[in-house]
Amino acid sequence: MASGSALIFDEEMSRYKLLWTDPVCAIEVPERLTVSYEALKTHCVAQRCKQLPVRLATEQEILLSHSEEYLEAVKQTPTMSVEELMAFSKKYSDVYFHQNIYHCAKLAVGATLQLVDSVMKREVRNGMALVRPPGHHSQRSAANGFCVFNNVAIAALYAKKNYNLNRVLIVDWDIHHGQGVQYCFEEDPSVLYFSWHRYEHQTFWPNLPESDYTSVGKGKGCGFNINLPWNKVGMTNSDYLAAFFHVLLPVAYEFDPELVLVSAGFDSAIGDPEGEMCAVPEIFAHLTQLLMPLAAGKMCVVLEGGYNLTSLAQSVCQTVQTLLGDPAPRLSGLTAACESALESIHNVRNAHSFHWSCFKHLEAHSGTSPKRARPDEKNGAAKEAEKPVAETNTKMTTQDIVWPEPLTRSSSDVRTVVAPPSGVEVSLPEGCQHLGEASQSTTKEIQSFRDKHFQDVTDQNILHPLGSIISVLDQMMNKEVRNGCVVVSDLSVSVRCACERALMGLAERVLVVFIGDGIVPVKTNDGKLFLVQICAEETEEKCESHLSLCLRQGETLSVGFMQAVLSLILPLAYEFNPGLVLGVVTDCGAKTHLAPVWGHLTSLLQALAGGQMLTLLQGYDRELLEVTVSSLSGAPVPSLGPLGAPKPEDVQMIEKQRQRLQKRWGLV
Ligand code: Q6P
Ligand code: ZN
Repeated sequence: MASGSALIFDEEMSRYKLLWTDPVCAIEVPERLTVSYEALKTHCVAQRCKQLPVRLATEQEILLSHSEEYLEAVKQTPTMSVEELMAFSKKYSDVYFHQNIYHCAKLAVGATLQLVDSVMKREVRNGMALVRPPGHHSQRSAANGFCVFNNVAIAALYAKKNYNLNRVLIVDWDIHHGQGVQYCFEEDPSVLYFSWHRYEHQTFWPNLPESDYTSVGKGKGCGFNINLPWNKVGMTNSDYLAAFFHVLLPVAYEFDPELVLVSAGFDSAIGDPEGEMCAVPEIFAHLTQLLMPLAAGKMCVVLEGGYNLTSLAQSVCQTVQTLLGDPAPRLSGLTAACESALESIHNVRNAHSFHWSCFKHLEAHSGTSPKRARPDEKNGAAKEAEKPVAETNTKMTTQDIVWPEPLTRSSSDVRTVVAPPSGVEVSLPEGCQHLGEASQSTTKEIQSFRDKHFQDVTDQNILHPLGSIISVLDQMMNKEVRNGCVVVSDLSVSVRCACERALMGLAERVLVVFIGDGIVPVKTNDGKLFLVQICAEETEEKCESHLSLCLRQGETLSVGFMQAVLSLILPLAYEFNPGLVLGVVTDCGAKTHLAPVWGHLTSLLQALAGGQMLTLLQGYDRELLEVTVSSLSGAPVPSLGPLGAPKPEDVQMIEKQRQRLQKRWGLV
């Protein structure tokens, strides 16, 4: 199985620059590339990647998305004088040419294709290409917005052609609309293009009516172009995550891509003079991690914009570290998206409700006003509070904005420890280890726990796994391991033990995700525990820290299940911000069809709690144990296949719970 991450970079792409005065183009500097690469080296990230050489794209490859006339015109630029270059640049909008840019543009496309090849040939699992010039604005016969050739569009066409792909997802998190990519695939249902972008009701560059949410694709491609316009500046982590939970991820899962390409512009991060947004660099760890379960992990990230060198370098590091498997930093202070973001999200979901099953239920009440925003939001006061402060109060520009430097992300030597049932042999993937025998002190702790709660329990089959649970949590606290999987026989005792123990120093809050019926013996009324239960029999929710979902079992389990995970469980989990996720499955052997979705849930939940997750499996089921261990160890989870329409009963149940919980949790 493919492992490792590619990093593709060549200093040559920093060897062109603006040769005359032009305030619009002045921000696109060679240092964007060198600073990003230096940061990757300084943090020992580059060294952990498989560094691959760039190559020149061939003419044939460039012609996949550009006209011969345009290629011929660009080909003349290396011999032009500065005056001629200036005149040539004027034919297009917001772009400059240089004698060496044609060479660099061919390298940028070539680097992107090298990345696609290494991922598709399984030489690596994923990777990033650091390139200049960027690509997403460039069109069939036009340069635009610093872009000469459309790197990512060419990559999608190349991947379709050379690897016979039927479904490619392009996620464009740059803060500008990649209209060039939209034009290229507008009528193509095999390439799903998602872009969010600063729009401000068409007053922001490139000021196009077709950048609005109403452009959903044309003809056969109807539904495969998704534009999420930001009509205000200052969008935060919460707004970006809401866009992922409520727009991109449900559609992406339904689409089931075979390859994910990211137009990774970091001008959507705080401090950027173009974007003027407020999401911190750490958000890119989450955006990356949330996309990694798609396409069995095949993900190619390609640099686009990003003009604050500090913010850019930090964001690039966050992204590549996540590709390598380092745990994502915890995000705190998440709330409901702001009013303007909610309006956009509502509009784009409605515009796509005819194309995507995950939004079908909206048809009935389309035209309703967007759901409520942050309750405390008055004239953006809440938003102001979230914004980091400027260093000075005179002539504040985006360059003056300061934010804390992201914390070092350490990864433990052993990622996953496993305690299988005695006598069962399991093959462990890379980064996995068997949990050793519990220590003397652990044995004492089990005794005291037993004396406190279960004096009558003497069964060693029940008590023995408690030692494993305590050891795993101890090792987590010492940062020796990130996660673990313990097979248990009695859940009531083990769940209580795990929660109680975790709250003693490891975590201030624990999220319990419990798959199965029965009463879960945990207290949810003190804010320290959140219980999500997915079951077959209706149970009663006690409070706002308890979500119980009764989903149709059987072959279509995955559809309702994933809808609940993406639009309800993940937002709740992020806002709750646990220090540990406890995943529990009852009666493993009896749960048919669960393994694939459980793998995805486990994979997604690792974005929380700095990756700290303990899973308890009741009883032995080879498939479920293998899926759990493989997902915990960071191996790609097999795709679920394109998802069909959810059962109306499931949708109803999810919507009912959403409405109940929205009163307390804004992100849902
Ligand atoms: C921005 C052009 C806008 C003037 C409005 C992949 C990267 C990019 C390019 C942005 C061009 N000027 N203030 O392209 O999207 O960041
Ligand atoms: Zn941009």
